[in-house]
This record gives sequence, structure tokens and C-alpha cells, in this order.
Amino acid sequence: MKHTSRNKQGGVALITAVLIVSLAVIASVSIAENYELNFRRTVTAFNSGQAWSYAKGAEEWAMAILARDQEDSRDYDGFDEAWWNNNEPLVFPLPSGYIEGKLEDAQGKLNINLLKQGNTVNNTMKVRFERLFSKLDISPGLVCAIIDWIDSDTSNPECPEGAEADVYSRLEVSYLPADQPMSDISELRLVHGITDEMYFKLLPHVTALADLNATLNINTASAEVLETLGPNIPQGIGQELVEEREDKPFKNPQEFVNFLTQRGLTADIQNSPIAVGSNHFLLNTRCVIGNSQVKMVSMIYRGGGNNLRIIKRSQKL
Ligand SMILES: [Ca+2]
Ligand SMILES: [Ca+2]
Repeated sequence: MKHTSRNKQGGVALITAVLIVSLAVIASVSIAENYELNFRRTVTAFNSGQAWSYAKGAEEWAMAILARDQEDSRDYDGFDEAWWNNNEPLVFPLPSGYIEGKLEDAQGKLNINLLKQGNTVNNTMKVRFERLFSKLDISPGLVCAIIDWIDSDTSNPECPEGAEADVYSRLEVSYLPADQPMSDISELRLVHGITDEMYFKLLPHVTALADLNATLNINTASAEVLETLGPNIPQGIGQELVEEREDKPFKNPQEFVNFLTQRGLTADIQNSPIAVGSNHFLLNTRCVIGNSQVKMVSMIYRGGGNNLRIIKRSQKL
């Protein structure tokens, strides 16, 4: 009996021992997995922290280039200058990764926020947008919907294709228009009537800058945008202008006017002037370290006297 009991006790002890060993194995595996996970998390956090630091460093680099450009040539900003790299990013190797940066002019596009001038519609800008929309096979009436999106009025559509709050509130997923200037061009996707296809067609030619003094730079504007700057500018003239400025950037707006005059064309730039330089540049940065990637867009403001600063920064997916 005692023998049986001893055997039983021995059996229990053995089972307990096996259980303890099993628990210890499970615990150690779990600790190892957690350690591995935490280690990987720490490495990722470290790498992405480093990538952010490099991306911020790229801003300093871009501002130095723009400062030098200002010192070298105060009279214009064009594609023959050092800040422009043919729309290609400059790539720099890093320990276990790389960083790339691309600078572009933010003033080479039609600014949606200029469609309003105080409380009234800027008709010169409205007509430019309508011309652009027609060129891109988008209904020019939709310019009204954009004006309604940014104007403070909440109930009177600008034209039949316009849209104020009541239109948005009747949508399946309803929302309200901003009724104020756009803070980012991506808001255009929310404007009633603008499809994704239209948005991506418009994106190379339109922007949303808060600074209403940011005048269109004709040295970086697209052929399509250049053709919106006067009535009846035939298709092809924009491309001619783009080719002409390649070797000889415009040094003043009058050179552009003269180009049109020589071809019997006119520019309507009185109420919304054009410029040959820029104060706003976009830096697109991508930094890859190990498995971490940081993509950032920084808006650089360059005022007079080497006054350079970042005025907007957003992370891209
Ligand atoms: Ca310049
Ligand atoms: Ca409105």
C-alpha cells in the first residue's frame, strides 16, 4: 500500500516536474519571442527615428541650395538652375540605406485659392481654370463647384454645376464643403463632380497655396497652363514656349507678352499677374534605413535676403 502510495507520489512528482519543465520551456520560448519582437520593434523605431533625422537634414540641404540660387541669380527661377534636377531625385547613400530628395517649384501651377479675391470671384483666374478644364476634357462648369467649395457662402451655388452644403448633405456619405481656402490640393478630391480621374489629370497643373501673393511662375508652368494665360491661345503654343524657355528662361513677364504679340496673340494678365521667379518650393524626400522608410513633403518658403523656412511639412504613405 505504502509502496503504491510512494509510486503514486513519485508519479505526481514526475508529472509536476514535467509540467514545470514544460512551463519553463513555454515561458522561455515566449520570453525569446518577446525579446525578438521587442528587439525588432526597437530596431524599427531606431531606424525610423534616424530616417526622420536624415529627412530633416535633407531640408537643410535643400534650403542651402535655394539660398545659393538666390545669391547667384535673383532675377528668375527656371529649369536651367541647380535646384532643378530634371524631375529626378538626387540619391545619397547612407549606412544600411539611402536618402533621396527632389526639389520642385510650387508656384508653377494655377492656385485654386486665387479663384477668390476677398469676397468676390477673381474672373481672370476663373477663366484660366475654365480654359484648363476644357483643354483636359473636363467640364469647365465644374470650376463653379471649386469656387463654392472655397467661398464662405453656404447656400448659393456659383452656377448650375456648382455645389453648396445642401448638395453635399444629400450624398450617401454626407459631409460639408470647407467654405474656406483649401489647405491642401488633395481637398479637390472632395469637390462635388470631381472624379479621381479628373483629379489626377488636374494635379500636374493646379495647386492650393495659402499665400495669395504667390504669383504663377511662367518659367516652370506646364504648356497647358501657359496656354490658359490668354484668350484663344492655340494648342501647341504652350509647347513652343516650353522649348523656347529651355535655353532662354523668361527674365521678365514682358518677354512672355512679346512672344504672344509676335504671333498675333494677347495675354490677359492684368488682374492676376505672372512672375518669372518663385518664393515657394516643394521638397520630396524619401529615406530608407533597413526596413524603415520615411516619405516627407516639405514646403519651403524663400523670401528676400536669404529668409528661408519650412512652412508646411507632411508625411506621405
Ligand atoms: Ca533662381
Ligand atoms: Ca461655399
